[in-house]
Amino acid sequence: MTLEHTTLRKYLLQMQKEHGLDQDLTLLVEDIATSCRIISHQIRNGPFLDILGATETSNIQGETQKQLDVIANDVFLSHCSNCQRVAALVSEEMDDVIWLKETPKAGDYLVYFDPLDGSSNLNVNLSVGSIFSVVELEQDIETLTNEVVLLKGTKQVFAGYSLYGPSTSLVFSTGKGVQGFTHKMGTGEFLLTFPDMCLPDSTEEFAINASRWRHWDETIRRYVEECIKGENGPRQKSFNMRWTASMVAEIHRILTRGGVFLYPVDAENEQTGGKLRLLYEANPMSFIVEQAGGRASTGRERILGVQPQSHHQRISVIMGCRNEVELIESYYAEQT
Ligand code: P6P
Repeated sequence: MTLEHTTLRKYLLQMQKEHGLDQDLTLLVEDIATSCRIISHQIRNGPFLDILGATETSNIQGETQKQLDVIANDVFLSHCSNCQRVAALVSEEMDDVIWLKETPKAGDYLVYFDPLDGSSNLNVNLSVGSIFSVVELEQDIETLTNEVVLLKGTKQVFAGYSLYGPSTSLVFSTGKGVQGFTHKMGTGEFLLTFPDMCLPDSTEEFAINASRWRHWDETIRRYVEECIKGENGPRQKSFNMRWTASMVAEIHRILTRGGVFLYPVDAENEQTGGKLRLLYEANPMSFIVEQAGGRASTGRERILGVQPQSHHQRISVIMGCRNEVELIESYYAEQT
């Protein structure tokens, strides 16, 4: 039996009617969804289009760009520029802020995105994703400086991701919970298949790159050791571990069945403040995790409350089930 599902358009119109979702934001979300459809198609046909390889260029992160990193970035650039209220774009793949307006006004949007997260998974046919975030300007802008886009994650009016896995998921929040849509092959529609996604308070699953053990601080080592000790250890329960090298895939799994994701600052990345980027990875994912009832922290403070200092700033990330994140925060509090 085929279940009836709400379309993305119907859901957004309902949010406009019942919660005053802005009409321009509705159009921007649909343009973002279109970008995700196009990227999904490119990925699934990648082997036939000879676009799974690397380019000769590197991004500001110092990472060699995959051809699809560049293609996905261009897709977001062209589609997010359709909305007349988008004043600027910030992308992991572009050094500078892209200004679309000479004199941005209060109410205009800033769009931050990681067009293709986890792209090292592409040529081994594992999951990758896109991450996006929208903030609304609170005042007119006189001078176009990078400082304009350094807004806290609490200012987000929309955040989401698209997961290019066995199916293509579009998961987002406008501040009224987390909604999960699935791209229906054939019609191309995004249909609401996972309404009101919620995180349990506790879990028996954690996600961390365990090969970084030698770089971790004592708090992270303590937490992971206690999980690994299982039933006979202080946690008195058995834990499982997952690591997929794609934050989008990790967070989607955590939203679906619980868990905690850790990419903490460590002895090797402490000069840059961590590995993951604040504006277009940590903030949008933190917004979603909190909207689903979870917690997102650097270990010492709420990620959404961090004042960005630069638009490619990196940060320590610990997010997921509330009880686990709070336990790790309590260990950091003991450490200081
Ligand atoms: P590692 C992908 O490059 C990413 O930014 C996240 O999506 C992912 O969680 C992490 O880095 C993977 O890092 O240490 O496994 O290469």
